[in-house]
Amino acid sequence: MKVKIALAGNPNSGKTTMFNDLTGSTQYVGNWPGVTVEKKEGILKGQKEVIIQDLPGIYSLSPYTLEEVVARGYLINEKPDAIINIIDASNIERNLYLSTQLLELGIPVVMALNMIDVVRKNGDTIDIQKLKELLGCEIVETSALKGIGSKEVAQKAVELANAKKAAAPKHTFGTGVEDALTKIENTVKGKTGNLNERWLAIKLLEQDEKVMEELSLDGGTLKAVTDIVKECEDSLQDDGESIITNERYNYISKIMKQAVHKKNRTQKSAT
Ligand code: BGO
Repeated sequence: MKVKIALAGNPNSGKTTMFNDLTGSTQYVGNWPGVTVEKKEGILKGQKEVIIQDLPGIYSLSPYTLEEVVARGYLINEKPDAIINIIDASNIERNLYLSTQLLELGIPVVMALNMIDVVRKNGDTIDIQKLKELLGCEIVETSALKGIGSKEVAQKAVELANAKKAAAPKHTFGTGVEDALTKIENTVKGKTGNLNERWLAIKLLEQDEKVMEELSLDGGTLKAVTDIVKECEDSLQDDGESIITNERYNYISKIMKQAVHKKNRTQKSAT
C-alpha cells in the first residue's frame, strides 16, 4: 500500500530544497485541479511505496489565498498519512503559526527544524526536548541545503504514518474558548463527515466562511453554533477569529521564552 506524506511549510522555509533532496529525479509536476498553482509530487528515494506531496508555501491554514485553499483542501480531504512540517528555524517564531494549525488536524506530524546551520552560525540555540514537549510532535534538525537530516525526517514521517500515530497537540486555548469549542463539538457531532471534529470546531469559532459553506449544516445546528460563538465573543469582547489568532500568538510567545535562546536577545538585554 502507498504511503502519502505531505510536505508543508512557509514560503522560503527550504521546502523545494528538501523536496528535491527527498525525491531526486522522480518528480511529477502539474497543476492543482482548477487552479494555476503548481503541484509537485515525487517518490521518496529508495522507497517506491512512499509518495511525497509538496504543498504550496503558506503562512496559515486560513481560506484567504489560493495557496492556503489548495493546501488546506488537500490536508483535509485527501488526509495524507503524515505531514512533514518544514520550518525555517532561524525565523521560528513566525513559522510556528502554521505549525500550531497543522498539529490540530489529527494527522501525524514531524517537524523539520530546517536552516539549523543558520541558527548555529548565529549563535542561537533551540532546546529540542522542550520544543517537543511544548508542541507534542517529533522534531528533527535539518539543513536541506547541506543534505543533513532530510533522510531522518522522512524516515520518522514513514514510521509515524505506519503507526497511524497522530500528533498529540499540547496547546489548549483559554478556558472560555475551550468551553465554547467543546460545546460546538457536541453540537456538530455526527454531522462532520470525515472531518476532524476539534479542527472543525476551531474553524467554526473563527466563523471560517469556506468551512461553513462546505459543511452546509442544517438551520437548527447552524443557529446553535452561531449562538455559542456569539456568547464566547461577547464574554471575551472580541471576534472569534481574533480570539483564536491572539491565543496562538500567546502560545508561541511562551514557546519562544521556554525553548529558544537568541544570542542577540541576551546581548541586547544585558546592555
Ligand atoms: C536561495 N540552510 C541554508 N543555509 N539555506 C537553506 C536551507 C538550509 O537548511 N534550506 C534551504 N535553503 P527554497 P521554499 C538563495 O535560493 O527551498 C535556502 O520557498 C539564492 N538563490 O538554497 O527555495 C535555499 O521552497 C541566493 O536559497 O524554499 C534557498 O520553501 C542567495 O533557502 C532558500 C542565497 O529555499 C529558500 C540563497 C538564488
